Amino acid sequence: MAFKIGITCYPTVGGSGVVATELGKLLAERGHEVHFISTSLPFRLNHTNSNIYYHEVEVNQYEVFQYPPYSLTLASKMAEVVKREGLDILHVHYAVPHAVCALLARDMVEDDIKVVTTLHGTDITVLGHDPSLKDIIRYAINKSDKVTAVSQSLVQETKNMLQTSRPIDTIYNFIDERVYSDDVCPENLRHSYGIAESDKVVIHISNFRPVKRTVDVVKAFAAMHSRVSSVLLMIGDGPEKRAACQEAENLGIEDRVMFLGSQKQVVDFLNISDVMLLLSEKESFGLAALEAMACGVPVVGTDAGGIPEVIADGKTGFITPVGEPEKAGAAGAKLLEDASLYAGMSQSGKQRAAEVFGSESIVRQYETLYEEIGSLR
Ligand code: GMT
Repeated sequence: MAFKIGITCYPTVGGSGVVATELGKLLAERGHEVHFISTSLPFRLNHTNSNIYYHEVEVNQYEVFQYPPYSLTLASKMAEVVKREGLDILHVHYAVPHAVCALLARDMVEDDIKVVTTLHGTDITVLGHDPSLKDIIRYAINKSDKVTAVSQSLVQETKNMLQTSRPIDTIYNFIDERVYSDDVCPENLRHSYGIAESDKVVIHISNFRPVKRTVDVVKAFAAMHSRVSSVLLMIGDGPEKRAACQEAENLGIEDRVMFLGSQKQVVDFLNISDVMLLLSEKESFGLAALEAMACGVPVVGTDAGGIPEVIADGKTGFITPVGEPEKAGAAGAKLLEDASLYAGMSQSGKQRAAEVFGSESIVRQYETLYEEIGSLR
């Protein structure tokens, strides 16, 4: 059964935008008609498919309003697209404001268009704590026709924090295995960054928000480097970058840490890396860890949120306590020192990425959900 699906996400760099866009692309390949409704073209929407449409939400600044009316403009655009294109489903990523906008659009068109909301974490773990937003997040969840979250941990956290009545299904994130694999090893990349043959490569990828604990990443790396000569690639940008640079200087390892900023082709960097560090204090899933595992890169992560659901502790990497970078460093060094342990984890990571988080099976889970609500129409 083919559906007409409107997808709304934050289109800029970030796991939720990546997952929403990749889902839309795969749904289009499977014959569904997909309409992206967002403020700019999602950055991963880089291929042509006659089943994919894009509707831009133009947010204007008016003198009378202190803030641009993003939510109202989005709801209005959603209603317009639902009516004109005859959509069956609005699938929104993030409860606020996107689910609230979809509910408003549904009211505006007076149709029984179905609303599917996917929770990615920040909407619950950060906004859910704000007393001024708690009720509206609960409302958005309870009024959606189906709600999914990207890990069991996020399902539990949402229920505990908001006492929602609507059941929430876990549908894990996935990766496009045509992109994330160790098949393509970029020639000369190590060399062009001046990385010696004898050095191991440790990688961290994030938006450097405080929850990512990037200073801990530098500390953990220092512990690893004291045992195994290595370099650290820090990919991404954000508020904690300065503190992380400072920590590298404080520890006297600034020549070993490369801050490369945001990069489009992260798979190239993963394919020259040996270990990933993901030491967040909050992380509903940790898409970067999955991308690393798919490329055969074991991950040392923390016991925060959904990270232990992605990394199988002792099999595809190690789970260490939040805020204890010396333990993470010791785990990373152990991996780099033991070639047979390393080879086993690298292989198991690829296998787990394919078996548990393969795109075919995850996209099928979303289709099943659409079919369940489609039959209610
Ligand atoms: O982590 C962020 O700051 C970005 C945020 C986003 O909107 O992309 O990430 C959230 O969604 C990702 C995709 O589902 C998850 O992999 C991240 O774990 C989640 N971030 C947090 O929970 C902090």
